[in-house]
Amino acid sequence: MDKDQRYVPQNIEPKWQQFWHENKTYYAKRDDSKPKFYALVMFPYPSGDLHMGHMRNYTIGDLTARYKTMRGYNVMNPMGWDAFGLPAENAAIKDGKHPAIRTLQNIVDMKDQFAKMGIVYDWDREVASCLPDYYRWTQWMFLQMYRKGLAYRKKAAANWCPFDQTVLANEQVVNGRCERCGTEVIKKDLTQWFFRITDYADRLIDDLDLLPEWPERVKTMQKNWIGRSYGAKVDFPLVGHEGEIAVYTTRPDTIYGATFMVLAPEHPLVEQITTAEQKDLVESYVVQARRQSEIERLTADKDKTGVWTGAYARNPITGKNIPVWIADYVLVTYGTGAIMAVPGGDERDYDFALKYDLPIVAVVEPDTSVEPVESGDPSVVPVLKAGARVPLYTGPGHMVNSGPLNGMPTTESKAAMIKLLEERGTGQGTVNYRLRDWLISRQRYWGAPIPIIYCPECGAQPVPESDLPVILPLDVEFRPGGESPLARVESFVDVTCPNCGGPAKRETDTMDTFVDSSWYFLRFCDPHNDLAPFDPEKVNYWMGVDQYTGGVEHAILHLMYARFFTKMLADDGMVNVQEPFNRLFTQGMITKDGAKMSKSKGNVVPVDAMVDSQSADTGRLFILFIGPPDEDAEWNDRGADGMHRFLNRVWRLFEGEVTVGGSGQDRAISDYSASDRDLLRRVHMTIKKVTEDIERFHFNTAVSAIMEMANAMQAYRDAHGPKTYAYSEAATSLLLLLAPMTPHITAELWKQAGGEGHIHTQPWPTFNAELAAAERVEIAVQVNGKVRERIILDAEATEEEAIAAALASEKVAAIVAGKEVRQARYVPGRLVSVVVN
Ligand code: ANZ
Ligand code: ZN
Repeated sequence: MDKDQRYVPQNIEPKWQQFWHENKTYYAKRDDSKPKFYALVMFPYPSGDLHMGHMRNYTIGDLTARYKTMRGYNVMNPMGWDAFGLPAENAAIKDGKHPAIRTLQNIVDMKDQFAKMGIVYDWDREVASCLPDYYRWTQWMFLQMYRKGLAYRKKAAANWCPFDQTVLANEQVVNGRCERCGTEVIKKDLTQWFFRITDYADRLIDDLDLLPEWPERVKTMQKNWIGRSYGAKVDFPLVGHEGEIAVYTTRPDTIYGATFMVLAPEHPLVEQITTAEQKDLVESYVVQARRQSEIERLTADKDKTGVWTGAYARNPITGKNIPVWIADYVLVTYGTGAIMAVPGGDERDYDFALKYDLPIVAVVEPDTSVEPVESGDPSVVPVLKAGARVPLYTGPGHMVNSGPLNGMPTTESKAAMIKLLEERGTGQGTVNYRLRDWLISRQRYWGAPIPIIYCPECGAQPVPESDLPVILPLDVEFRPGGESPLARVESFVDVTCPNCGGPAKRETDTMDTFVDSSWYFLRFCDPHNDLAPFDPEKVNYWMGVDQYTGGVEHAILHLMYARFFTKMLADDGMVNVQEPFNRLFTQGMITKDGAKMSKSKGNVVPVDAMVDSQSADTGRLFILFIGPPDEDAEWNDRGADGMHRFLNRVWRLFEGEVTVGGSGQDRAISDYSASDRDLLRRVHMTIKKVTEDIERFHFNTAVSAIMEMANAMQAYRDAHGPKTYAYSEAATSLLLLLAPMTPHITAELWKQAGGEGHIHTQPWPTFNAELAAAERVEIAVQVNGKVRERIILDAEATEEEAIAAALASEKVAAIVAGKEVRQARYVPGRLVSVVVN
């Protein structure tokens, strides 16, 4: 076959893209003769523009799919669109272009850009969450939640973004601001739909243990988010009022040190117990506290503020009356919204007591007596802050000033106090979670309508399954107004009650888009099913996802919600896995000029620019080479130039009579010359390293190893030319190793060099330990000038290794025993000489 003289990617890349497209090379079918492999990259929001920063996870995903195919797996590698959501709607408000039109256009553009980068998917499985054949089943999922009592409605103070005019989940509030637009979030009381994810809190924590191939960091983030803690609920009777204040504490054992109580400013008891004298102060404090965000209120070093209500409660263990305060560091949404304050053992309580001159009692002492220091870590040493007579100590030790607990180690005191409280009927041991139920209502247009109908006679009624989908009307004025734009569409709102047939109204809120993305990986297994969201048999063949790749920004929300859905469906026997994603990889960001690549900052390298100026393969290889893929990395054009030069060198390695595809398996090692063996040793070492590196996702070191191998090939070629068996084997391996990384150039060279079939359907090269083994040589060992032994060593052994091996041999060890080794030398490849006295 004639070979092209020069590497001209613009001639070869479109051709191979066409080939993969027409041959459906990566379209998956069930095949029981092979193990299955489900490769998945988080499906994107169709924003329209793809740049090289985005390409990191798609390149990794594409490499994974191509590599696993070569490894003999039956691979499914689907793609779709997380297509509902605010950006399209906000853009529509600005320029009037309908979100549906914008979204579908963006999808077309992005598919085009994937193709241009040689990123291949099984497009027969494509889904878009904004289309009725998908959101019909999202609505079906809602009905399952409803049927199981996991979807419910309640009035709640919601996070409200005044700019986006919508409710946000806690997870979407970052530092008190809207995650999307950065506007400060306020609280607003609304009736909203929730999913009872808290019912699954324990399983969501405990089943993290089923995920050894998830990054520890992500598992820790999920654990902290769910925030399970063990403690007690304790009742403090009110003095002069009916009832009691319930507190949640993780340290009931410190109750002897509880010298005051603090309620959240929003706590329902505040109004009831505040005395007339304190009323004005309390009311104005409540108003200012409500204005602050949760994050601001929790900031540890924030100056503590609060007001006394004028009321007292009785410490149920000491019997003493203690004052009840309100303060913004206590949150109404956590525990019971009230605490027993133990200033000797809790830093916030300590600072508060110092500021308002409340009594402090030490209840825990370290086991070995240590002097308090002025500042330091109170969990290690007692700290005596300015103005205090009693130190703060939060560490382990034994109980003091605590009646029957005195002297007891803190490892036992918690259980002992819970027992005492339970015996007296004034408290009980309990588990508490930070996790709240998932607020899914959005007062916005571009989402899946919640399938509920409100009937004045029958109340809230689920839309019958047979009436799904509840179609999102297209002819809508989407200007926001605090209620869903759907509320203004009469033809949508007015319906008949599915129960009594009377006039009724539809729910007009839409679902949080995280609902859409909580089950898409299941739909990919059976994307065209119009009788059910999926056939469990198909799902059970492909699930769980063997490799899930995406951004660490989804470490909490998306992954937790998807795990929750999977468990809910597993409970119904719809899926047979408890966890959706067996192995997770979260890639780092690509920055340029020190900032995350983004269109608004003007620091992007667009896909088109990359492909047109150099090549898709160059861009892919540089993205893989740029650094450890789990870390952030800075793009630089010179690095990309270097990769482009490398691909040119690879091209030139195939000049002249180079053939590929023959395997050297029928040849004996003795058929090769010494320099052949040097080359093949390097090749097989590289096969081993690249295989291991790809399995571990260390792509950058895999690329370096391939580059070194190419250098060795060049040196061999300069000396011996390309027409030997050894060179042909090296050339074959080089293309196969590069095939998942730079698919176009390798497919082309494979064909030009007479390779059989298509490179991406060839088996992955196998490592030959015999060829990889270093040359072995026989070495004489002299002791005091006399040859005593012969040992076999690696030809590349160092002096240290050679001497150690010589001294360890049985004969030499016997001679040397009890004597002092005065000198030892190694003459490489020949001799170890030892001098003893
Ligand atoms: C007494 C005590 C003594 C506490 C002590 C701690 C140390 P985690 O571990 O995060 O669950 N707390 C309870 N409800 C609160 C609320 N709504 N707002 C602010 N703080 C609240 O934290 C539980 C601890 O946080 C509880 O245990 C309580 O203070 C405080 F030496 O009670 B502790
Ligand atoms: Zn009715």
